[in-house]
Amino acid sequence: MPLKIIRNSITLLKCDAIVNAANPTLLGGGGVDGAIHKAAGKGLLFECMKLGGCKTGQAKITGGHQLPCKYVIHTVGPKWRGGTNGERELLESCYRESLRLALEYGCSSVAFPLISSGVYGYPKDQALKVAVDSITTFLLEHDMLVYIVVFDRDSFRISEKLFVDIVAFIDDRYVGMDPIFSKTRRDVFDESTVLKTEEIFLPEEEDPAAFPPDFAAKEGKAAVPGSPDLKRGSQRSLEDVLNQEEESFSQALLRKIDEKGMTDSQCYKKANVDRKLFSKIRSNINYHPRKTTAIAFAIALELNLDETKELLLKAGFALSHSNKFDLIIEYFISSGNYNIFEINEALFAFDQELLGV
Ligand code: AR6
Repeated sequence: MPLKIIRNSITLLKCDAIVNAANPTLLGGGGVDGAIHKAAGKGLLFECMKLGGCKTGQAKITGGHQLPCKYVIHTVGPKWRGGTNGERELLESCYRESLRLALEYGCSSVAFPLISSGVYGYPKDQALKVAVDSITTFLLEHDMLVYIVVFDRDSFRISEKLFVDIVAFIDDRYVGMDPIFSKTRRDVFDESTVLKTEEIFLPEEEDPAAFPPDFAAKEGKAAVPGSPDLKRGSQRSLEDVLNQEEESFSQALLRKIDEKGMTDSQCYKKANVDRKLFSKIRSNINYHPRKTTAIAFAIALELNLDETKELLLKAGFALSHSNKFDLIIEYFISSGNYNIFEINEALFAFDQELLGV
């Protein structure tokens, strides 16, 4: 199952467990710890008092009390002392131990703040990298929906060089009428990037706007995803169109997975797509994915630009030079960078929808 990065207060999330960046006493403090204790009420403090503290890099679990989550997993991150005192290993251990506990308690969704990146001074970009690396390593082996919750504007920043490269790439190719960059670098983190709590569990839906539903439904037959005829409503007869045996998105995806010698699970995990959604795609030959899902699979399969466009077309989508999202995807594919988490970091920085679920 996937990793998702969102902006919100962790205290509002309705997932099975939220993780607290605590101190060794487990008796509350400032930052996210203070916010969690405040929202959970005194019952959390009383339960924590019985735990006998916690060592750096370790984790302990309590109930959620008045929070919307079932559990709170308390972990103690390392204090930053220049980076050469085992900080990274200890921080990795925080993620690993918290996830181990989440698994043990049957959690299917867990949310992390950026542990150590506040009072404990771990540089935010490095803290984010450790979080993403540790969680994705875990997700290769386990099914869970994991959120990283970033709270402030500065927590989530792609490197200056990558940002500048992407801007240059877009500037060179953008063919729209309006200036694409009306915002400054700091402004890309405006409030519209904040996902509201209710949005967090929105299921994948077929996108009716992207594909006319009426044709196929009337005849009890599947429309041919990506058929230019369907998209344009051409003069050809309906029968002609329906007789045209074209590979669907689902068929093309499964074929490509085989061609690349991947297993299904390698592919959907690399695509940051959840197993249930993949099963839906697998079992429904005419499944119509969202554009972000289709692209996520192209990235997981490491398709080149032409192959990506071909796969997208099967789902009725194209990559254009008139929107930022498409150009960012093109930038990464052209540079041969298929790391979906890095791509998502960039999409987030440019205020775009993220790939995968
Ligand atoms: N939701 C999500 N993230 C938050 C929230 C929130 N409500 N509030 C803050 N953050 P910190 P640490 C972010 O200082 O560095 C406490 O006093 C914040 O922006 O909470 O591990 C403990 O008792 C930052 O990016 O934790 C310890 O003594 C991240 O959470 C000490 O601080 C972590 O910042 C632990 O320090």
